[in-house]
Amino acid sequence: MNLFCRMWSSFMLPACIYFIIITINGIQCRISAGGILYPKESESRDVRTLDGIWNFRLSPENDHLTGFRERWFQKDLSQTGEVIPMPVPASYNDITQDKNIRDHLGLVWYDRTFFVPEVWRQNLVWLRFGSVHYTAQVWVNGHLIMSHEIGHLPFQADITAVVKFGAKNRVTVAVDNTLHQTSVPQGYFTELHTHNGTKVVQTYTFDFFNYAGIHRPVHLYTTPSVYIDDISVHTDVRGDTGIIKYNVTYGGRLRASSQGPSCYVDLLDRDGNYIIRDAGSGRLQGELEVPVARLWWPYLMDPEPGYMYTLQVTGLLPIEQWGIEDTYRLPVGIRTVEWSNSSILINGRPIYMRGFGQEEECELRGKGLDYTLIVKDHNLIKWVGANSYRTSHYPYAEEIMDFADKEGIIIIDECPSVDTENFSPALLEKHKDSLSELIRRDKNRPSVIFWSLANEARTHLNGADAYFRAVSEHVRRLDPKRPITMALARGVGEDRTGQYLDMIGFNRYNSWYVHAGRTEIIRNNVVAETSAWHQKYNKPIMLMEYGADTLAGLHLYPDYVWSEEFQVEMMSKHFEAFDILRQQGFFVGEMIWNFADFKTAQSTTRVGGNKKGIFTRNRQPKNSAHYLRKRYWALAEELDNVIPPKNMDHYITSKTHH
Ligand code: GCB
Repeated sequence: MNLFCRMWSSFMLPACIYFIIITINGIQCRISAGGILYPKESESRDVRTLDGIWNFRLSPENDHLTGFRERWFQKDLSQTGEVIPMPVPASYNDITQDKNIRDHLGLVWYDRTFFVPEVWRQNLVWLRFGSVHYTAQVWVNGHLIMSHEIGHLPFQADITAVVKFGAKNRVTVAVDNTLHQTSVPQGYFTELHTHNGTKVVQTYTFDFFNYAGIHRPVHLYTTPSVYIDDISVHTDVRGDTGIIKYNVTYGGRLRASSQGPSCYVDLLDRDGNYIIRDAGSGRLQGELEVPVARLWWPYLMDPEPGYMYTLQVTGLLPIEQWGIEDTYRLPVGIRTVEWSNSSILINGRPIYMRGFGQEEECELRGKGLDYTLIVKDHNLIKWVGANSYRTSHYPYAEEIMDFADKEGIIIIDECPSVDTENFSPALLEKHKDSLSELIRRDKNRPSVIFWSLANEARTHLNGADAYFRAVSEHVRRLDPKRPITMALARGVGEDRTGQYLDMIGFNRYNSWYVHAGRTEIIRNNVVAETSAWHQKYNKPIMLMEYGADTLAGLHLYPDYVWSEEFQVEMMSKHFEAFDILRQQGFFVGEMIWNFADFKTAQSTTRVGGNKKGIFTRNRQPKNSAHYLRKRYWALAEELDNVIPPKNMDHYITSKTHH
């Protein structure tokens, strides 16, 4: 599919949201390019979900543009041919018994109908998608209202002009999962010669299944016609006073003569008590001082981690003009982040990250949001005594991030760039866009301590230097207050990009991809390489990935690759190395690959997917999970002064059990 998008932005009024007008296949549409606040109910806003069972059909494999030519978006999808039921949110790949759906390349179509209540007439009506992978075009009642490229990130549009009251509305979505050299992440194509002729299939180098579909919740929501478009906060601490700097922007059509909107802000504590009232005397920017502030702390660094206040922003719109108010409540954690060439500090205390690389996926639903999974995963993270994870290799759902904020989990927030190569200006722009959208979405989250620019980019190649300098400058412009990192994988000597980072993360599979089975190399290699990274760049260093595929239930002793015994032995040798490195003062974290087993593209090196999880894909512990739990709690005891749970060891004799 060729989307030829011409973009320009037009500012409606200073301090107002701006819109991007895009022309797709000759049709103009307007999408919001302002804030992307999560839809929340309030006195002035209503929210409805469009999640549920949608109609679904594939484009014919040999003619992807049929749906556009035949204008499928102008009628019910069921009138265009056979449709099947498809859950939203979910990836469509594993829902049916049909291999053609699992492995489909190109366009698929979804639609559903909905009604809106009469009382919404006074408002703007918005349609918001939490994430659609990879490219989406959305029509409401046959009008193209938005398009978005890059999965894992939300997008929305004001659909007031096309929504019908007192009649059925229809939303149609065309989703294209095709990845190419200038998509983020990149993908490639291979031609297969089959008995039915030549077939083009997608290939990719990243190691997770290219799940596609409407992955996250779809919301309809309302705002007043002039509304709070975005809120940005930055926090600081002076003595025992917490500082919250806020900046509010408006969207909507204000009359030029207007004296402009204003707002007041209240701050509420975790229990809903007012701490500060009517601050800021109407200004859209201001600074709140919170006496004896409760700080946001990571899990196990404080008896009450993840403490969040609520910033209640009420927009006041000039009474002679509209006489309306808009209220939005934003959770805020007060904390500081600082970094040096050897450490990362939260609230002035150095942190040591003990955590995971993760994947956002599970059986059946693929990358579809699943509240059960979110709660289970965070229970497991806390059970193990971990304090951090990396959203490898793309932004995770806002609902997951909300949980990390509240539980006090340190997040390395990664954009969807994986194995980046073939550097080009077009790719660079896309890569920067993915980070702009990520930062726009997650900038207020206390759990987000780092921005990760990419995973395992080919940082030894010509062009990598200029490319990542540009990417890192872009991120620093957008957010100078958080450190930047990246998961590097090339050798220390050949890397050209570490200079642009504040913390070096590297991925290395000693005794797996490097000398399989040879656990005796681990300690030396890990210590030597980590020290070399520090020597080259003089930055804090962490091991972002190490691990071994492990088939749950396979036992081989002495330890042998793929067995549970091997995974534990491999970890044990890494732990020895980490403890040597911890003495050297610049080693700031260890993250095992992976939290749980996950699905990948088909390959001879993957048995039903990647099996490096310490939990199985349905979240049952391998032996390694119990072992990791002992280490992470021992680290918590040593570094955070907490008492580990009592149920770590089983009874043996009265002498060993206390
Ligand atoms: C890596 C990648 C990760 C893979 C892992 C592996 O370096 O970052 O996406 O899954 O190795 O298991 O090969």
